[in-house]
Amino acid sequence: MRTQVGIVGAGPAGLMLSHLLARAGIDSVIVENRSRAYAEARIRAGVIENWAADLLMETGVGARMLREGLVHDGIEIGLHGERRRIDFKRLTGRGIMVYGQHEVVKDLIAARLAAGAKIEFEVSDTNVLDFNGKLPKIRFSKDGVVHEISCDFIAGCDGFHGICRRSVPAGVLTEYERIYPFGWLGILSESPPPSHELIYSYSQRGFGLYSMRSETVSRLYLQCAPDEDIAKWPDEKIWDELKRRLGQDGEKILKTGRVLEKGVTAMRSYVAEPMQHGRLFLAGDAAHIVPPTGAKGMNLAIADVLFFSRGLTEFYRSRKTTLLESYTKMCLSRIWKAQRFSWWMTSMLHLNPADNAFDRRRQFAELDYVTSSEAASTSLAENYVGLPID
Ligand code: RFL
Ligand code: PHB
Repeated sequence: MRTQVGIVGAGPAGLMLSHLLARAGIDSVIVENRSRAYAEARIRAGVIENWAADLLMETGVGARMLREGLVHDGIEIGLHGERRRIDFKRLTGRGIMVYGQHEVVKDLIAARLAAGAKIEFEVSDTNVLDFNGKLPKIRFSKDGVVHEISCDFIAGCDGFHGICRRSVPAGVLTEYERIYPFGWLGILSESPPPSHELIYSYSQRGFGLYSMRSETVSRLYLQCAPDEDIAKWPDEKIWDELKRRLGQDGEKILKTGRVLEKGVTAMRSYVAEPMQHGRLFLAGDAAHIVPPTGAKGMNLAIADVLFFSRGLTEFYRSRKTTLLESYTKMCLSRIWKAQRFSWWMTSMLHLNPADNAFDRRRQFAELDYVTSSEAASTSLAENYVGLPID
């Protein structure tokens, strides 16, 4: 098989890249080790930054998002039960789109397949080869047969646990990392959200996040240990804890419902630099991870592939490599700002077991400041809705 850009991974990064390239007349093939059904049902991110929602719209894959997504003009921050609103619209003129990542994935898969694109699902033993030369290859097995794609470039969009980053020779990448001493226990439930906007709640019992997928489906998270045993959390215990972390009126405003899914996610901040080696380019979670508190992961993945698609477009139009050479620099400037914001939101809102009473008072003062100062809340708002992209 021969294509211009071989893409490993059909998450938001790989699918959006293939979509953007097709619009520029560039051919790509995606290989994905999961099934289509699995990729379309994987519950993850829920918040799309303003510019990213615009990009989905402008490139023709945003119609369902526009119909079914929820536009939010702010969030609420809970401080020991008292809730204070940060009005994004007033502070920045912009809002956010609440629409599940798996819905974005569904829309992109449908659009790619309708346009005749090739996505190889359920592959195994993926390998990336010869990316130091001019004809890189992706080798994989499907139904017991070994296949090879030769291409001009490889896009490593295979997430944090993928093979692309690990295929870069030792010594090339510098890794920056922070592991947090807590994780999130998340549920998806058939119940209305407690408020029409997201609530990020700081409480003495630990952090709670009250998000949603629609007016009737909630996505709720509790701070827990990074290796929390989900078996120790029957549904009643989760609901009880979610209510308590919401504060006095938690009992009243948090409606319970059938739990559709539950899981535990550990939290880390991670960046690998550079994001390119020869003709292998890393994008999205393959190159960096943020803790979910800032809702930045999927947005960064989309930003990376937008920059990469511009570099490839320039290359195929003029054979110039100026933008491809500046790929890492372009991406990292945005990534490190998102890293800072995600780390800051995480540190401000979670109870760190290593903290003492001084730290708790300091955290409370910071939340009080952020929710009462125009300057501080504008800074939070501008980062949350997404820094401008050029
Ligand atoms: P993905 O989505 O992990 O996709 C990688 C794809 O590659 C496939 N793959 C392979 N394919 C072939 N061969 C191999 N060897 C392969 N190895 C892996 C995988 O099956 C998969 O299909 O990475 P991508 O595209 O970079 O997208 C990144 C986002 O998924 C991620 O950053 C976000 O989900 C993070 N995140 C959030 N991001 C936001 O922007 N807003 C949010 O509100 C938000 N909330 C979250 C989140 C992540 C969470 N979890 C579960 C980690 C909330 C949570 C709880
Ligand atoms: C979600 O709806 O899944 C979600 C929302 C905001 C976050 C993280 C996750 O910060």
